[in-house]
Amino acid sequence: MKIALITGITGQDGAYLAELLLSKGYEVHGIKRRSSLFNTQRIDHIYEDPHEKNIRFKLHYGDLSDSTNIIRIIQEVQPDEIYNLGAMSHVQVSFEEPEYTANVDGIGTLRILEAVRLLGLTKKTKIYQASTSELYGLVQQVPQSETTPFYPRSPYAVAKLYGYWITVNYREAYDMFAVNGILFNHESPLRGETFVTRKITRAVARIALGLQDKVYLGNLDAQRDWGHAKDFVEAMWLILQQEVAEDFVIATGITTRIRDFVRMAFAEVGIELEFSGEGAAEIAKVTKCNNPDFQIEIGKEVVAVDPRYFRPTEVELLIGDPTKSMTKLGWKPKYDLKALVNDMVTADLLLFKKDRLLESSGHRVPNYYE
Ligand code: NDP
Ligand code: GDR
Repeated sequence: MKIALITGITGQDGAYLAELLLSKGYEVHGIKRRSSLFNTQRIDHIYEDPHEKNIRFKLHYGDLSDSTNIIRIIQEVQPDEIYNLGAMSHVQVSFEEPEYTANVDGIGTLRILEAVRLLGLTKKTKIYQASTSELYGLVQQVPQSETTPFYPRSPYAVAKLYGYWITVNYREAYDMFAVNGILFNHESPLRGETFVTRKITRAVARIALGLQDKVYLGNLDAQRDWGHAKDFVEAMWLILQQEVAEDFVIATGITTRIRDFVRMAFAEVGIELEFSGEGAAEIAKVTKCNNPDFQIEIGKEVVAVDPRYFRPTEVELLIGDPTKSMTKLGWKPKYDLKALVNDMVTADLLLFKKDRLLESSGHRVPNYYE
């Protein structure tokens, strides 16, 4: 039985990857952070009681900022594969927490690599580093491939740049199987609530159900190459199954503006929008509602721009070239953008119908506007 260790197992990708590896017969270990509240909602369905015998899913307390902890866990687990997914992953927040982000996303990667080296596991343990399309930053050329130069545009991306290069360096210096997956944006119903897609699909569900009036967004002109996280974790696994250690871009090759994602998400509940105004004055109003289940007034303003969501430096255009991963890994996404949006909106409608029920029976339902 292969043994995998996942950092960031409580996050979106960690949850889908853990599920995938369990289905492939792996013993899966994950590192979770101590939190004052339970933080395992995304993996509760695969949790196994540690008091039982022969369990294949085990969690360890830990943090990427603590090298002694990382060394101890790797020594104990003796993994065949490490997936380093743990990170402060929010680009805008990284402008507010730059040093922490550098420590966890940059030096955290070094801590994993160095632990494997110090423990003499360089021939046994393969390492996957969660690199990102944010490395490309300021547009140099599109579509972006494995050979496109990097120009990071946030403390997050700069920290990830260190993670990328230290992974390449350990591969070359110590002949380790250490590789980067340069993944473009990938989303799902498990996506963190403050990333733009999930913020939009939650708002669509809440607005349709009468729980929220409008959603405030930032730059509606940015373009992203969005895929489904379920497809993307499959690529992570494939990257580690190769004979040769190489870096791969994982993307769909199709880019879409934030504004069009908004339109598509509202269309999923039968609401049509018209956008007007420019920059910080842009808004969207309802022009049609084709769904009798949702009572929404025609002309209602449901989207507005709030400059607080503008970033000091922005990444305007991402569009990946997945040729190498499609040919060498045989990877092909199953979800297109329409199916992704449908999956997310359907899940959020279900989630917030529960809130509406609570509200109608007198319980206070919090507003989630962020
Ligand atoms: P999430 O934000 O959903 O998950 C991040 C995970 O990292 C969580 O489990 C979080 O724990 C954990 N974490 C945060 N800080 C630390 C720390 N100091 N020590 C240990 N663990 C920590 O991210 P995603 O699942 O979306 O992304 C996974 C990885 O892939 C990240 O590294 C991200 O930067 C990268 N990436 C993501 C892309 C995407 O579009 N999703 C695209 C390209 C790269 P907790 O639950 O306690 O907060
Ligand atoms: P990103 O994702 O920065 O690409 O990083 P995010 O969804 O946060 O932003 C995408 C684009 O949408 C614009 N935007 C907004 N973003 C947020 N969060 N909130 C808003 O209200 C809003 N309005 C417009 C942003 O300006 C941006 O242009 C994600 C993360 O998962 C990273 O960890 C990962 O490395 C990259 O994707 C690839």
